[in-house]
Amino acid sequence: MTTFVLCALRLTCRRHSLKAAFYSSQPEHASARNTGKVVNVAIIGAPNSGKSTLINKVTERKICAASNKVHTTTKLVRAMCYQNDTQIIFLDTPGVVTEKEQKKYNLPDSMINACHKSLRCADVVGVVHDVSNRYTKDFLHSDVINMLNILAETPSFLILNKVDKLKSKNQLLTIIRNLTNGTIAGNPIPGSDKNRSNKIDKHLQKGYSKFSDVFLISALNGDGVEDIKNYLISNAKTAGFQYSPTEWTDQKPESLIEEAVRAKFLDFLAQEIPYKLNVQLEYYEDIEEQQKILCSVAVECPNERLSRLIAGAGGGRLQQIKSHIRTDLIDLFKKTVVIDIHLKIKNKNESL
Ligand SMILES: Nc1nc2c(ncn2[C@@H]2O[C@H](COP(=O)(O)OP(=O)(O)O)[C@@H](O)[C@H]2O)c(=O)[nH]1
Ligand SMILES: [Mg+2]
Repeated sequence: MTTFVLCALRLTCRRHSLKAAFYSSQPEHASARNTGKVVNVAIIGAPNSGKSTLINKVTERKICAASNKVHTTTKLVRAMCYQNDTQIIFLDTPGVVTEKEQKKYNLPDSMINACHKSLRCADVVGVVHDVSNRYTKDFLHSDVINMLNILAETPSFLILNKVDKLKSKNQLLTIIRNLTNGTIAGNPIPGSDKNRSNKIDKHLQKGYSKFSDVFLISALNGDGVEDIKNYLISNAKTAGFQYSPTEWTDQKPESLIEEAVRAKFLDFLAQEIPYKLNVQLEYYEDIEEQQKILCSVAVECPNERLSRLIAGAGGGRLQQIKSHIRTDLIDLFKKTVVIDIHLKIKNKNESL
């Protein structure tokens, strides 16, 4: 009962509990010791629910590529942050992907198994759900439920995201009831039918009955994000650090740059066009003494027509995209970034 009262309190207080507490994900502030507390958190959920945005907010770096299109994240990415002696290791996953979608969006094979791989190493699983999507807000994706059922022994929590987009918050309790089958941490939500989750055929269930907590957040503006961080810290266990306090991701800078470029093209271009592009880093240099990164990226287009469309009148659109990419990379590396981005036509020589 105490747990449920706590949950209920959190649900009501969460939106008002943001503090201006200082914390830093910067390695230089982290403890120099190699042991402390560690928590591995897998973040799963439907595409576009805000998984990557949430991780970037907690870690205070744009480590995970995020865009307004589905399937921005194409590989398993770890993003780490530290507070005092606690290391939080996020596993950003590509979301649930069907075979049809894989073909349609030109997604790599590696992406398909990434979700399952991340779940195996997780101490706790966070499910991000977009409450502003009126078509899907009231039920969890069936693949998400399947994954949670496979991992029934791993503690999990539900994150209701994009609360900022809701005009009225009245519907939230109904959404929570649906997504939890009326049960949080083994306790029925007041007003829910106690035996509801037992009565409904397992295949028809809209939610998952074993979430230990529910959070209401806006990953975009940061509302409620601090609560998730504190919750994760309280779930961390004493262990040796898996990554040194100077590391904030397991990705190579080259790959981070390619993903950031890809994400911004997804943001700026319509429909399926950006999925047809191939992003290749051609040059990369980290000039440590100047705190500066120099890089050059080629974006391969399938044909000349598309290349002209992407460049925009007088190359204006490409310049605009480039400027946004630079801003994201500065936020990521916390260094000066000089970047060249040019368009290439696929197989141009061969096709002429
Ligand atoms: N309004 C609003 N938009 C959000 C929020 N969280 C994420 N988004 C947007 O939703 C889109 C998808 O986010 P992303 O993190 O890439 O989703 P992912 O596919 O689950 O990783 C992006 O355009 C984000 O800016 C939120 O809390 N509020
Ligand atoms: Mg993502």
